[in-house]
Amino acid sequence: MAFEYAPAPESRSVVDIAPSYGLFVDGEFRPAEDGKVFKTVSPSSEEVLSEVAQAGQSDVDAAVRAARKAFEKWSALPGAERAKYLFRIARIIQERSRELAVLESLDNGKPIRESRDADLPLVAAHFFYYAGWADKLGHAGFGSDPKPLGVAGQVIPWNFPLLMLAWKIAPALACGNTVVLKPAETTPLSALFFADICRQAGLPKGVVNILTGDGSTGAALVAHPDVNKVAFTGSTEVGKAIARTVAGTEKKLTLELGGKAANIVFEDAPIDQAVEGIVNGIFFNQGHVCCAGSRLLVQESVQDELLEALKRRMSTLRVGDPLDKNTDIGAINSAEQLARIKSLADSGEAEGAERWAPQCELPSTGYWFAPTLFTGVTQAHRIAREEIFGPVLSVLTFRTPAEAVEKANNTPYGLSAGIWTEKGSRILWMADKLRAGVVWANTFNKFDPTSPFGGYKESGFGREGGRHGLEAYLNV
Ligand code: TAP
Repeated sequence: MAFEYAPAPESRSVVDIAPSYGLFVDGEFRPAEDGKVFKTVSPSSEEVLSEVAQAGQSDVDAAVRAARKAFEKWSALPGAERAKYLFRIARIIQERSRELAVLESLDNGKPIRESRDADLPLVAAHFFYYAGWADKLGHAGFGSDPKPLGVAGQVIPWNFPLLMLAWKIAPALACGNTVVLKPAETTPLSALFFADICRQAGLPKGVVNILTGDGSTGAALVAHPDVNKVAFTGSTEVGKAIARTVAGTEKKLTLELGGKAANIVFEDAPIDQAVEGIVNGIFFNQGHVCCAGSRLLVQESVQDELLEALKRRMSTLRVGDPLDKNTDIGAINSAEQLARIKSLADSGEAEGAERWAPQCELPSTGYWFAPTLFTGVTQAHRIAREEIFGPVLSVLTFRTPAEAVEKANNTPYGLSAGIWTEKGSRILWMADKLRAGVVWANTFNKFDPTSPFGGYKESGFGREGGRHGLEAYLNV
């Protein structure tokens, strides 16, 4: 799908951030009932961008009440009418994409080239795609008249704030549900701008409600007795806590959790192409990607050649200002995340792996981490087992396809994997053996709204995207 964009929106001036924001409940912005607020900070400059309301239990109650009230009329609208609102939202997102891209880069730290060319086009595409489903639900394979579930409580992380919102809200509304969504504490702004877009689109009051807050807000939302559906994207640890909360209730649950994907390079792979795929796989979005190719499995016979080419390529990566359109790697999202990445990288050295990073000067303010490579990694090392969620690649080797499969599957996660080889038959054989929800062949980190996405094992359950993504929001 082709989208037209204005020139690079690298200027801070294209977005007007208010000094403070309220919660978006029943179509209005309002302060938290107890008046609590918190600051959101730009991770690249440590500048306070705005102060946002911290939703407490009574705000969660009010938002769920508004969503329940709105559900009656929204779910009764013909699908074609709901579609009109979703198409309108998608078009406004396109029209405001410069502003939203800059906002996302400021609040999250991701390079503008990514927010402009990846996040925003995908966000709009997701709304267009599910708008198209709204009047065709009876033909989706779930019976002739599938019904919505009711109020959806949705909790999302900070790595793709607006895109995760789109993944949650677009299918929910298309199916006739209403929504209360909690964005992550460190990236609340694009969800609040989205609330404004809902108003601009004339979306009926209460259909979408946005509650900014911390983990306790998320916990109160998923535990609320009048929420019918819980959708969560985030860490496996919090996902397990949510599953315990929801257990024994009627709530339908989908979980999109962590990952530790293997990116597997065979000796017959085109090396230059594979190097681009490896770099994209682990350094896209600073490695803050649940399906990041964080374990490189390379066939022994091409290890030296591949690593030399990879190091050469890594030396060209530019780390710095997210609003500079030449930047490849932006800021780490928060001081806490930076500390987590540093501590895991240090464990790699302590456990005997060899650390390498290109010469690169990091800015003195903000949160930064140079692209880093570890060789001599064994499967027992923490950097081979634990999700780092940062620009750190662990390199392991294999001799045979069977060994590659065994090592790739040797993880509690199962979200994604990549294969680089000229042999089509090997791709099919590997894809069948890999326990991963998504397997990319000769590419990595490719997303499309028509394609279902989700995990095996501790990466969660349920699928988002595509026709499968409707199932999570319908009584089938
Ligand atoms: P989490 O700490 O799990 O936070 C995710 C969201 O849950 C945030 O909005 C968070 O609020 C909220 N939350 C925290 N504690 C909660 C609780 N007890 N009950 C309900 N909600 C709670 O993850 P993160 O640090 O934002 O994101 C990083 C992790 O998410 C990584 O492990 C990554 O793999 C995973 N992730 C997975 C995917 C997919 S698609 N599988 C996509 C993106 C990220 P606060 O922000 O206020 O803490």
